[in-house]
Amino acid sequence: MLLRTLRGEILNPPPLWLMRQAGRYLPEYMKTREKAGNFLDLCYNPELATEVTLQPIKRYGFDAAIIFSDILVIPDALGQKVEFRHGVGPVLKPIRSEKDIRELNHLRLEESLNPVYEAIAQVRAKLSPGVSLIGFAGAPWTVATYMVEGGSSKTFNNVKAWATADSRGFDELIKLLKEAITIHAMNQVVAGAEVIQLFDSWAGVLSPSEFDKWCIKPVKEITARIKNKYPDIPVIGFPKGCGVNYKHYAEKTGVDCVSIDYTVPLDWIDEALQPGAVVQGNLDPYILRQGGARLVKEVQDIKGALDQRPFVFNLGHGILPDTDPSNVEELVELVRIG
Ligand code: 1CP
Repeated sequence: MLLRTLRGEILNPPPLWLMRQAGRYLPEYMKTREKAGNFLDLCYNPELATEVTLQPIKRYGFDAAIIFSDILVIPDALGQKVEFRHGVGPVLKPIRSEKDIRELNHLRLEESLNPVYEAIAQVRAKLSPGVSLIGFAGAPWTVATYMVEGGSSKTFNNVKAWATADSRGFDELIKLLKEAITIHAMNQVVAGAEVIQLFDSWAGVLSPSEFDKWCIKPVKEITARIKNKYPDIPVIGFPKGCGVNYKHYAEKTGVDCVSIDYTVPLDWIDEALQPGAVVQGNLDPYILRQGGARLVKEVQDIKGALDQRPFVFNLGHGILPDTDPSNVEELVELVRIG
């Protein structure tokens, strides 16, 4: 289903999966998570990563599984220290100079990420043939924000300052990431991923010229390299929060599908984006958490506006951890039955 839509077919009902469909809102995830110890141990344990990837498929029958991993396995595999602290989130030893960049390398990249590929192979073997398996990576800009800020940020002061004051030096980091992300994406395809999604969660903090330089250009190069080797593998791009720049992104990057965040109006998606691109999105995860009449109306509105052209139903960002699993069940019924 998902693959047919990504190749341009119109399906009714549209294929459905949700960003962060495996995660803390599911009691069965919390159980497995406890067994694993810390979060990165879960990402690097092929048996447990397989288990949590399949949990939402078993419960809801989504049309696609997304491999359970994280965008921050890339800095970890490049040799930057990454930790996930309870109640804090990711904490990294910040990279602030070209000297810091030189301490990172690709030497252990594939070896470190091998558990992800093993999990992909195991998941593919267990999924029924109609359910697609999505591999993913963070896009260079978004991964760089965590590497330079040393974790999540509200201001992005350090990374923005570096990118503008010394764009040549910062570009060295982006180059390193482009290479690592391309290798990681292709290895996921070899292991059994049938689609690649590139998450650019912080694309929305870039001004238009920076957006072109740090979001569109690197994503275009990564997509071209994947497609050069694997022409049949669709690439989905998610440049969250980029507003009208979604149109440039869809036109210039070469991705097969753009994933739209929940701030973008449906009539604009319909008029400006859908004639030129397959789109995925864009239910507000807060509305999913809220449930009730508002959820019913929003799902109807999204389907009414977008399902006459190739369209993948998804959220406009990841499921919130305190979402009631029964709201997700209701969403599945609303999308599939109406
Ligand atoms: O406590 C826990 O169990 C950890 C919570 C968690 C989970 C379930 C994190 C920590 N990552 C994940 C899994 C994850 N991350 C997936 C799995 C597959 C699925 O979707 O089911 C995916 C695709 C991601 C991608 C990811 N990680 C993104 C891009 C998408 C997005 O949400 O914008 C980002 C930005 C991250 C970084 C990250 N991972 C985890 C945290 C707390 C953060 C920081 C988020 C922030 O800065 O707000």
